[in-house]
Amino acid sequence: MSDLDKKLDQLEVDGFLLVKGALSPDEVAQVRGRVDHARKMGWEEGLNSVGNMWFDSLLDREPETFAPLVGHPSIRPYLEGMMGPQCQLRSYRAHINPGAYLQEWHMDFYGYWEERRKIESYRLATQPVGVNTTYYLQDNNPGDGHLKFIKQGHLAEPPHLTPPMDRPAFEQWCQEQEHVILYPQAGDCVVFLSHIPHQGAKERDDMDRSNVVCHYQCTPMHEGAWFVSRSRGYAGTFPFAEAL
Ligand SMILES: O=C(O)CCC(=O)C(=O)O
Repeated sequence: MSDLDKKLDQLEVDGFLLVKGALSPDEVAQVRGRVDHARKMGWEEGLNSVGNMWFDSLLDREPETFAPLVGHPSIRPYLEGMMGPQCQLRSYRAHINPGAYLQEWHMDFYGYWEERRKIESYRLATQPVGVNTTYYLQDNNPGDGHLKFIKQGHLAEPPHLTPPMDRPAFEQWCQEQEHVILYPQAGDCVVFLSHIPHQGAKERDDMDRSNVVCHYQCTPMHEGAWFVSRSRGYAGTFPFAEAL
């Protein structure tokens, strides 16, 4: 079995994979500098109550800095190994944690289990899946900061998600589960299935902490699939899906 196959197996079994040194020190310095610049420019979409400031526009504003992180050569084998040409960038978000930060336990793809149930009703529907690649821009050492996952939290549906979600009960349940704690260093990338519950945190409020997240989804009808007509794209083309 090749090293890559072992890593892909690990990603499937654990729900995440820590890729050490995915970005070079120069790339980290460049990306971190431009994320800090975005904050100085006031380009953030907001700062939430748990201390997470987010930026959704950086890929469009500064593609020369931010586009290389999409399908970055150090991450590409994992994305390609999981999804091949069906790998589609869904969204792109940078974060800065300016002060105290204890993220809420959450899943990026909350609807994974609901969609999984739905496909049973339809003959051609396939299970949607999401993958995060989160690039860390500082050393998160013990005592500084970390990223926690629920151990194998991608394999079974968590309780309390049925809409309307009971957030305090979900949070409490997450806290009571067995966890795996990662301490990603500057340049490391954590590749994980977007439906595994996770929580980032600072252990030291004055730590500089930022990251860039590329969200991918698996889209069977990719742009390279041979079809007689050109695709109309994405927005407004799902007649039976309710927009959130
Ligand atoms: O380390 C963090 O702050 C959490 C990152 C996160 O929520 C994500 O990558 O989706």
